[in-house]
Amino acid sequence: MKNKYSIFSLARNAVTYHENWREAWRSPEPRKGYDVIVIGGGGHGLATAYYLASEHGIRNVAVLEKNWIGGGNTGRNTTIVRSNYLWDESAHLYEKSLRLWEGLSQKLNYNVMFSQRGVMNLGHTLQDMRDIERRSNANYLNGIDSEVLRPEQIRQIVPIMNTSPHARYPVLGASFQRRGGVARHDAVAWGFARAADREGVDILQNCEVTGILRHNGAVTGVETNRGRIQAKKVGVVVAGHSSVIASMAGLRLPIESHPLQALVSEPLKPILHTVVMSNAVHGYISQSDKGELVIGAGVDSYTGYGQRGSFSVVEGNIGAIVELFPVFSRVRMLRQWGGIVDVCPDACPIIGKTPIRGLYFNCGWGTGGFKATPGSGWVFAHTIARGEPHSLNAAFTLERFSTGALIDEHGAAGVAH
Ligand code: FAD
Ligand code: PYC
Repeated sequence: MKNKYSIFSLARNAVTYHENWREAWRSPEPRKGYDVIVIGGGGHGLATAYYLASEHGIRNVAVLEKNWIGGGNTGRNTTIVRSNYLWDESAHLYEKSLRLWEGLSQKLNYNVMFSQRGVMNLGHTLQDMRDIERRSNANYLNGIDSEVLRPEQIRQIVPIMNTSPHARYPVLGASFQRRGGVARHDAVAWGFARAADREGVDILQNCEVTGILRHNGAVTGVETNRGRIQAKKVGVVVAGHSSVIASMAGLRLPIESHPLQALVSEPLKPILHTVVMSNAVHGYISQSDKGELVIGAGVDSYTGYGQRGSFSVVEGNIGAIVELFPVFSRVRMLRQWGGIVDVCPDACPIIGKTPIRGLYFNCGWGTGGFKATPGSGWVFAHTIARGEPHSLNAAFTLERFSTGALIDEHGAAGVAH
């Protein structure tokens, strides 16, 4: 009967001048304490809370967000979803996520507009092509769909691309994952928030964590701008600010925080029907359902917390896009923004325990965590609920930076970082 509410509410709201709508999620006052506090109301934090409640029956949960939900990288990213990573550990994790994406709108009863229009990663040098073939074969062995395309096949899918052999960086081929695509980023936050709220999770916006409370080596709660809140367990999912929260707990993470920019154009009629990425020329592009070209590049090389980025990166980015797509040379840009991405030395995340009992971190997704949102929430909920990782995130420990068991995914990251 879930749809009954939507159909009748539309009619009711039409005659009541859109007043007294039922809120999609409540705005409760913080309780004195919770079984689990999740810090960070981005997609990952909200998904964690949702799966804690729906998969593990842990409903006495709060998500603490210092601003508004989805206002961090979840609402700033360019929404590319794919699972074509090189190593088994990451390929399995991202593939779990992709499978969750495939049923997410139904599961949440909320249209996240997941569109499997394919993701193409271009190769411009012989070494690029060797890497693409190696990764594509690895994907095949892991049961992940992947094709290696020749220039004439690329031309059939994206006829407007400049595939001339005389281009400065000629396109020699590409990997193509047809099940990859894009989704509506805000809807992902809102869908998880509404579903978590209906499971009993408290979503506390404008609630900034300012301290991590500990006793005898275990976490006991958090200090916030809305007072002290106790918790048996705390999960931290604050992309861009992981080191800041870690330092509140006396921890150091192997993370650097960099600005990552994106920009969108004025809307155009549908012209680009798949996602195109090129790591070599530092540019990627897709067209949103609204018609805007969504464009991005690699990270700004300096570290910092300003959500802007520098102009030189935009200039180089647009140069690369225009070289690949001369047809876009006179398109006007509408807006530009930046987010802060937390980058680990091996371009893979940290998902698990810390030396402080009951304190868990999920961070370091760098430029590529949006695609992981459902999978990350799913494994993090498991880890927090059981006190030990799921097999899918067992390799993504903090300890790997002292044992040396790194999982280098720089090649598959698609965006230089
Ligand atoms: P966020 O959405 O950033 O959520 C973290 C939340 O924590 C924020 O809302 C923040 O306000 C909150 N917070 C921080 N400190 C505190 C505190 N002290 N107390 C309470 N709350 C706090 N990934 C892809 O897979 N595909 C892409 O195409 C892609 N493109 C990108 C493009 C750009 C420009 C950027 C910036 C990133 C891109 N990413 C992409 C990466 C992706 O956006 C992130 O990895 C992912 O969204 C992280 O989600 P999250 O929920 O962990 O973080
Ligand atoms: O991880 O696919 C990705 C990505 C694309 C743009 C930014 N990140």
